[in-house]
Amino acid sequence: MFEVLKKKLKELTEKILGKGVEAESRSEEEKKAEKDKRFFLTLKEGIIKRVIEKKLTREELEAILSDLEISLIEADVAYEIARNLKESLIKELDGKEVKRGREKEIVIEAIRRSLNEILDLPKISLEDEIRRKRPYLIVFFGFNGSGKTTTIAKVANLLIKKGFSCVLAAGDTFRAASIEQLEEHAKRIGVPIIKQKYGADPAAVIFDARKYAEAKKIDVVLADTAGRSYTNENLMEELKKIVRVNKPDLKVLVIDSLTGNDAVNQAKFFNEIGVDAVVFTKLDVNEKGGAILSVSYLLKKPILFVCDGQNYEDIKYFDKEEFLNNLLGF
Ligand SMILES: Nc1nc2c(ncn2[C@@H]2O[C@H](COP(=O)(O)OP(=O)(O)O)[C@@H](O)[C@H]2O)c(=O)[nH]1
Ligand SMILES: [Mg+2]
Repeated sequence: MFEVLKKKLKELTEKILGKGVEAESRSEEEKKAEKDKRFFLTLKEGIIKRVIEKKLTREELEAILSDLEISLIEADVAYEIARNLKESLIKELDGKEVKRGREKEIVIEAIRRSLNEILDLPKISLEDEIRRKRPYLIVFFGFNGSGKTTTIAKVANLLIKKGFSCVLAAGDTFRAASIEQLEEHAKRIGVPIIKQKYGADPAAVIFDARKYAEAKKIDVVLADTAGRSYTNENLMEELKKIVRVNKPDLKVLVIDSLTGNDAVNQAKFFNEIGVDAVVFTKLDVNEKGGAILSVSYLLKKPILFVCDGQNYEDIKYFDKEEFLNNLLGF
């Protein structure tokens, strides 16, 4: 009985061991085969990868991004900004591994992402601001002919429609017919205007307008100023005085979107006084409005409004997506 059991056990052990040896040797072979397979697969993957993937080179990027640079400049983006953008994209993408045939797509994605970042600006709600502090004083400044007076009329008209009361301050006491121009708007919109004679101190005119608003419980004072240019040293001083005396709640820089290269200089120049928000005008003339990109890149200030025409209704909130689509043409 015991012997039978022992024999069975031996048979069993041999069987197992035998199998075990067999299994062992097969697995060795298998292991080798597996290894070879893996090696060839890796090789194949490597080749496939090399065929379908590639590294973006600086030359290639230069070519694609030079096209971008040119189209940005054509859209009135300042040269300096277009070049900076190109350089930083080259730095970001140089040596990046991409699927063949997708090079352009990858670069375009990067362009869109970086433009989106530039336009990721702080937001401002004029209505909330006004509700927080009344009378709320807004001073508009900018270069000659940028559209300050027209924009003031548009903003006043918009605010009246939203139920706020407004008074205009004829702070441009310098340019011929500027007071009459603002008066005409005030009459048409149906808002009061505070003015003095030409040559008067604009800081005093704006001060009077604020006193008037306080007395009459008017919500908003919209102050016009004379257009500046680099040579107007005294006008610049005058603007500083306006700010010092009246401490505006909002200093708005008005920029003609056709400005091109000079937008950068204007933004730097006026930023000496401190810009709180920007308005871009004349987008109806050049809907690409590259100045928006240049100035936003430099100042990182909220865009209060964009204007696109000569009528009071031609004022709207900035739409980043729409702007980028227009600028890039895709
Ligand atoms: N097409 C167009 N013209 C505008 C716009 N804004 C202002 N203007 C015109 O630009 C010129 C100068 O505007 P104005 O308000 O007097 O500029 P200011 O010197 O800065 O006060 C005027 O003829 C305006 O009618 C705009 O958004 N589109
Ligand atoms: Mg004016």
